Amino acid sequence: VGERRQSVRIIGAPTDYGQDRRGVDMGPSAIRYGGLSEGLSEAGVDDEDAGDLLVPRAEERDAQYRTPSKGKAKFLRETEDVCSRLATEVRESIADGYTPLVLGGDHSVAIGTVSGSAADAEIGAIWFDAHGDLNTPTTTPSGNVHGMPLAALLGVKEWDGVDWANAPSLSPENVAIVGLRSVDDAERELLRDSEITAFTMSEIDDRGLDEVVDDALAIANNGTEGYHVSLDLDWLDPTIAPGVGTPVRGGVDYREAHHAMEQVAVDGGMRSMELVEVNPTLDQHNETAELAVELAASAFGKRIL
Ligand code: HAR
Ligand code: MN
Ligand code: MN
Ligand code: MN
Repeated sequence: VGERRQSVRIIGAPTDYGQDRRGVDMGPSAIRYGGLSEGLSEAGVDDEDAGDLLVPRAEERDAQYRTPSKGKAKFLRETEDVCSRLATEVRESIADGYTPLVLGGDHSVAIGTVSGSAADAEIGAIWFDAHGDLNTPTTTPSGNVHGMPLAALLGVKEWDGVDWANAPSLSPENVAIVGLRSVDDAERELLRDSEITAFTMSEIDDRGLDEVVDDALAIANNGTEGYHVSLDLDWLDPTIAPGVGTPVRGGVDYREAHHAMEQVAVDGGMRSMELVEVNPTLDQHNETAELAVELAASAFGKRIL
């Protein structure tokens, strides 16, 4: 094995429509400056950079979409526009033989990444995140679409005619959330009623991350043709990843995170990956972006020996 080198196509999705703290649109630049290309070559994969999608600034958009309103998804049309273009890029990358690596942007970009990755195959997903991301336009306490991508991808019918409401991209029995520690009340009900498997930090404390990630891989692989890895940097403890908009204490540590990504690499079934929620304006010396690079390198197979 290992004769054919894996090729990765980097796609930047510099949006901050999905949350309130500006600056996450600079994530793709920060991750590139953090040494992404070098990191991937250390992992033994070839990389090609497709550049960034063109994303109009929030201020250029109609004020009606900007107004925070409880129970409404903010910037829904803008998010739909970015995600449908992103889905096309991701789908084409896979058809061209690449593994797409999407750089966010806030987590709303996952709606595009996963739609594209699931366009021509049944896939699972592993969601490394502090949050459930299962709110709907009805249950959201914030209006922020970055708290809703899983609901969108599972075909929850509260999306007011947007594209992704038509066809669900994921089956809940093939979705695992790893590292959960911040859930809204209504979201908790949705999680309990769904067939998604959520591994909380408390379960990780109990069983160890290694065993939990093995379970998550089994869930994502079961009856699918591979899976998407969505890495929200707020999965990590804020002491090692301060540059995120919604930090939550009690996340996974550096070694745990690397080991989890190494498990993904050993498994070999990853079809697409994204690195989201890196906000350079909140970071310290770009360390969160650099950590994102390191973790991507591990997920793509970087080894010490
Ligand atoms: N659950 C909260 C909401 O819906 C906060 C979501 C924060 N989400 C992310 N992505 N950072 O995981 O507003
Ligand atoms: Mn998230
Ligand atoms: Mn999160
Ligand atoms: Mn192990």
